[in-house]
Amino acid sequence: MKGWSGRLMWIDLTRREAKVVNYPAEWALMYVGGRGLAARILWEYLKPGADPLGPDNLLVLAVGPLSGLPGPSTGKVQVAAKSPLTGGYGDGNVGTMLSNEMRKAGLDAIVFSGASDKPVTAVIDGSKAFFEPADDLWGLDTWTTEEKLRKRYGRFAGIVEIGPAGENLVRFATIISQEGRSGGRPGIGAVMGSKRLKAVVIRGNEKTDLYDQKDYLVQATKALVEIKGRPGYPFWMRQGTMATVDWAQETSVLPTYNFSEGVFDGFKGIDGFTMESMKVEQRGCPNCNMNCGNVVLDAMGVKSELDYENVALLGSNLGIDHLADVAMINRLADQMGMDTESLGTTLSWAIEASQVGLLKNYVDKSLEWGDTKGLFEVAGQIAKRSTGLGDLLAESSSGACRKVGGCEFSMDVKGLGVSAYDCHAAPGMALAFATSPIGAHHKDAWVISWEVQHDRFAYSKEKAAKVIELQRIRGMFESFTTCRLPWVEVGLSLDHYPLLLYYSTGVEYTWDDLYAIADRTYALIRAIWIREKGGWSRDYDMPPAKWFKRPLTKGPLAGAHLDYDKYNVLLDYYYELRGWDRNGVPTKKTLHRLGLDFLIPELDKYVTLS
Ligand code: PTT
Ligand code: SF4
Repeated sequence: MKGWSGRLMWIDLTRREAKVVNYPAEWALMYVGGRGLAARILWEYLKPGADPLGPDNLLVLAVGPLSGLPGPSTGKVQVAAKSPLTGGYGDGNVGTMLSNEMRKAGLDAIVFSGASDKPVTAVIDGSKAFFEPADDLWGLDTWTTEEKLRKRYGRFAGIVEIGPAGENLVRFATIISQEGRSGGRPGIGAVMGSKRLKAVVIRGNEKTDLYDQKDYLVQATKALVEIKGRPGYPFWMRQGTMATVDWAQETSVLPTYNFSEGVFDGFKGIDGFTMESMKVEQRGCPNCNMNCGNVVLDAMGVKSELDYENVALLGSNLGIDHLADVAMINRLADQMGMDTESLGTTLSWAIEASQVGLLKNYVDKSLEWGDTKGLFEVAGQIAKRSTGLGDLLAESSSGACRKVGGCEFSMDVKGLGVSAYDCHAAPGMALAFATSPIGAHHKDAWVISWEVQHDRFAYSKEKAAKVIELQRIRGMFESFTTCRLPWVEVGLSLDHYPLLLYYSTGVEYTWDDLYAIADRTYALIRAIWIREKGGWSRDYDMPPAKWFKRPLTKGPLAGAHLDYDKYNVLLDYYYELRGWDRNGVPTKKTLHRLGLDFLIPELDKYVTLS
């Protein structure tokens, strides 16, 4: 094989054993890598019904045939497992040197099974692995952990780690690298914590064997040059994803007060221009010429790396209008290793829940919008589960509301907190959240920018088709395991990708082939969900109730809300276009068309396949 190594490393943490094995070449061709490969591994080897925080869960780190090579923003690694937050398939994408080092170690994936009895760091050196005691690191924040490991293993080692949130099994703990890179929103950091795996360090020294090294480099250089020449590039370099704050305000989708409104009076205090005036540093993932990690000093004078999602969900959504304050909570999330987005949706739920008296057993007085100091303290309690309130909220809004009530204003889908786009007036984006393969993440279909320009209030078949088109393209970036922002944000032509894949692997994929691979991966992931949930119904594919029941009261779209019956029609269109039945289950015909017949006998146990 070229472009892929065809090898993965199995690490049994219970026995502290590692072995490198070949995986079927067909998997590389059928799923490309990253998410697709991880999903195939989980389908094959995850024990159905495994406790996500028990030793039977599998933690997969995977790359694709473009990851870690010179080229457009390739320094990413996919992290996947059964999610302790949703109980279904979960993954995330993290920018890290691990990407380059996994390629150099000749590994397309690393699969961790079992659980160590003591805190441990897995150190992979080429095809060998050994285990360093991590008692001295356990309890440390992610920044200190990585700094210590870098001193031991060098500046260029691939390193990812968890913080106290992962150790304390916070259900939205993530895996962190390079201080401000975070991956695995559905609690993949808690899976790592449950295995007492504090960190993974990789060094490799092989050169990845490509099908045509020379033409690969020519094509990669063309793509990098094109990125820099795009008209949007200079402004991107100034604001990165932070430019979205003003746009979200203009289009009434800026999440405000737990997604009750789409506009925020204090938006100027947290927007991209404010960030520019405070910027002290610009960082990025490895192999990227679009460095979007904008760093400011927070209210305590500590560096904090900002992105739109973080700022909207910890800013307007909590009623905080000073960027330095938002940056403080954001920085704590990075140090503790927890997802800023679910932290935001959980804190905003807690404010609302406390104000209607649901948290009387946990707080003396209700939590308040805009109370940075109070919310910062609660965030720390969540990471450490150090108080009754922190312990409750470490279950996320979806878990907490099952204990104390208030699920009607928990802003989640399938348990995962909604990313930062209010959908009272955006049915297509609501559909994208509701059908995302990991729960309400925008990563798979950011249809909102198209939707606000195209018949925004329509529940049309065209809109369902657009959601699927974007899920296909964006889904493939998860499997290439490269950053999608060169395409999304500065408009790098998608034509580069089949060429890069060809020069890397020798396989001539067209975008139509890649669409089919994305569909296959979606159907496979849905099969994992069905197996884990023991069945399926369309209720799982519904957006949060608030968008239907509580209209916007402010801004130009006051009065707007989603329509329940029309949403169901939109969902029917979506299922029909995907070749899934009325309950959202892929039909036998679809499974056959996608080369997934092997799923049928297992799925037959849980659902009636049509
Ligand atoms: C991603 C999600 C996002 S998406 C953001 S901001 W965004 C939040 N960032 C967090 C953070 O930071 N710290 C923290 N403790 N938690 C955070 N949670 C949130 O995680 C990120 C970039 C961004 S910034 C985006 S849009 C793009 N996302 C990509 C993606 O999903 N796939 C892909 N192939 N390429 C992508 N490129 C961009 O990557 P998750 P990162 Mg991420 C501080 O993790 O679980 O996928 O959720 O990876 O290296 O931090 O880069 O406005
Ligand atoms: Fe990382 Fe940003 Fe570059 Fe993407 S554009 S690879 S998120 S620095």
